Amino acid sequence: MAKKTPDNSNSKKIEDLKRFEVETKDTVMTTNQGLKVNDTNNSLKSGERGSTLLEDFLLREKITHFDHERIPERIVHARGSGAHGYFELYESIEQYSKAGIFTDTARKTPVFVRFSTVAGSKGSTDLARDVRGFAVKFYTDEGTWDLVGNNMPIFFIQDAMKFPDLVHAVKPEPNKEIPQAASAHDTFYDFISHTTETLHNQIWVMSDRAIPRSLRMMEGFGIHTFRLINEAGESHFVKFHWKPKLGVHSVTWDEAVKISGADSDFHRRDLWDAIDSGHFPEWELGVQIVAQEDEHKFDFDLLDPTKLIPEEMVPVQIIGKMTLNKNPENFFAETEQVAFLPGHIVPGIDFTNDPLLQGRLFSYRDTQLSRLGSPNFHQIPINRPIMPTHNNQRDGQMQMDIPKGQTAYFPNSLSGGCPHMAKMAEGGFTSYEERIDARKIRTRSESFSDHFSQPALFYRSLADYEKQHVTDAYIFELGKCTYQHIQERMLYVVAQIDEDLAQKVAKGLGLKVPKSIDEPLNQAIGADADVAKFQPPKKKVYLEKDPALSQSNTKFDSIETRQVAVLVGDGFKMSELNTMKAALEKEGAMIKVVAPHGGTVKSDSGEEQKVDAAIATTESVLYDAIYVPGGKNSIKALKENAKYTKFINEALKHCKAIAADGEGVEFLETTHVSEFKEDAAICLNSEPQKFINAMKQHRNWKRMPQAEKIPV
Ligand code: HDE
Repeated sequence: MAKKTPDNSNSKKIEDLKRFEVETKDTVMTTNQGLKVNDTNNSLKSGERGSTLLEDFLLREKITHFDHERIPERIVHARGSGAHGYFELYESIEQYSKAGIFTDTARKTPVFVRFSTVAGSKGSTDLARDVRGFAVKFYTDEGTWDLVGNNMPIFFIQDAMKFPDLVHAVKPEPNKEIPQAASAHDTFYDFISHTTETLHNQIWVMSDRAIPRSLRMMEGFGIHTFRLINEAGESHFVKFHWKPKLGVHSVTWDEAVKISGADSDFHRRDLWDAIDSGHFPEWELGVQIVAQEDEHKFDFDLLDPTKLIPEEMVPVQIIGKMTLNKNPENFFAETEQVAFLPGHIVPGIDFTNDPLLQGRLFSYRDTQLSRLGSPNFHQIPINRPIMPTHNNQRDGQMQMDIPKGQTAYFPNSLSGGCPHMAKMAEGGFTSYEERIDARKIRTRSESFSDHFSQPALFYRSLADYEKQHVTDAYIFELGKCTYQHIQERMLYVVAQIDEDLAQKVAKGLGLKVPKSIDEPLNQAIGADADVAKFQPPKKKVYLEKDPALSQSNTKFDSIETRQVAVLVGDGFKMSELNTMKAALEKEGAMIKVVAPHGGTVKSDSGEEQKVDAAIATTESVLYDAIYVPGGKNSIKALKENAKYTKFINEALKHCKAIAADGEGVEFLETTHVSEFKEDAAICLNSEPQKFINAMKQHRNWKRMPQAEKIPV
């Protein structure tokens, strides 16, 4: 498969960033004042063995800068990975939006994307069971638009007021700072079980969506209902969706746990390597459009961020594509310093009254002030719009611009009234004029009170193997809780979603699903509120299934960038490897030679083959599939090291495709593969195409019930 080379579609932003790049190649070391440094290894002392002198400005500059080189990590989404790319529109949607990026098909809009986990610290594992952030900064010709979404289409809570409670509950417990990057603990489930609006997002977190195979293989969602505004000033409601070209795929929990040990940078590395090798990740942008007059035609409230609009009810229209084609030059300068704000919108896009979105419009600017330290954070290169900016905001820490002139106010006559305001015809922004006739009131809309119907729809829509994963995840997560009353309360609320699921989880926990609970179900209400009014009603079935919710209905048509471990020792059959390699690489898969040692291995015909990983340095969970070519001596070497057997048994347990030729087949006979010879993804002495087809399926989940019994 031909690797792509970067085109210059995102050049507007990349060129802008280049102005700030600093090259160290062929340069002499200087201080920050440009003084050439002669010795950066020794401090200035009073004598060879004497004390260091206060005079040593070189030492002080170096150490002081070092002392201050960390900035506070993000309160949430601290762990992240970013990349540059561009967005292109397939077809104008001017009937809905006047935004340039939604009307101009000739444009390629530069983007910077940051993916993240939510709960863990900056250095935590990529494979935590968690929601993933999916934040996209569009550098448009009309200003920057940030679509700050997640990889799940709904959120835990309905009102921004509850966000600190949610985050405090999931973060490590404050007395012991345990556990890191994990929701499986008492405080989280204490909160969840008393706040039933969380259950929809929570069941998504129990599903495979929370442990993606790759950041490149997950969907993204804007979550909130936004508005699109057309030239005539008319509004349509919209939900944004990102659909990955490679389909939506996940690892198993057993793999996630092991990957966290074997390579806790697994997702970051995968994204970097894919872009670095010219396999540019792509997502299509889809919109679900709802006419203004249809606002109230659903069984749920469009302003409630714990609800999705099933694709069965409102189809997703694909309108464009995003391609990520460049890695950052510097992690800190770009990925760490990028600041996303849901409040960054452009004419043609507007907000709704979703109370979660409304709170976010405050939080993100506020948090940048402490994280990046100054209201001038928009001047950091990665955050600068590609459009020139002019206003009367002045000064502040780290001011990088030099505003000219005598005036910094409006109106003025001394600067000819400039910067003047933009007329609507010149692209000036105005907010959508929504009619409001209301009482000022601190409450929750009753239309937000259905907490069980959509988690139940999600669970019903899953394939059997996915349901099994959800069950196992609940057993794991609740099994880690130490208070029985929290476990039992959770069982009771899960039973409101699905009785059968709750019974299975209860069995795993060795508990019974309670028939009733003493306290009200939903306690996320005010002290003087009418408690009964805020209790969630029994679940409704307004749609039996939404196929789009199950990963079993995703794309299975590509093996691009899939990692195949080839297990060989000296004496392997080169002809077999070459045949398989050629077939796999043609489809874009990546071959990794795993040998008993590093360096090179010799084939049966005496050729040297570069080793990608010595078996001691790698693990089965880091690959998508395994191939074992023949060769008597090669197989003898594999048999001598028990880790190869474990390697294969683990891949088998994780339902991966495994292929072997010649003596390789004999080796597999000595592993648990011997019990799975009829399996569709076990390819013994077969054509490479069979192996490719099996890999396209991602996993052979049909194997799961039997494979679970493999003791690795
Ligand atoms: Fe965020 N969120 N969030 N969030 N969020 C932050 O902003 C917040 C919510 C999301 O890669 C913070 O710059 C509140 C929903 C992403 O830099 C902070 C509420 C969605 C990222 C913040 C929410 C998100 C953040 C922390 C409830 C999906 C990472 C650092 C009202 C639609 C962006 C920062 C990046 C980051 C607040 C809920 C997505 C504290 C108050 C819903 C992807 O401002």
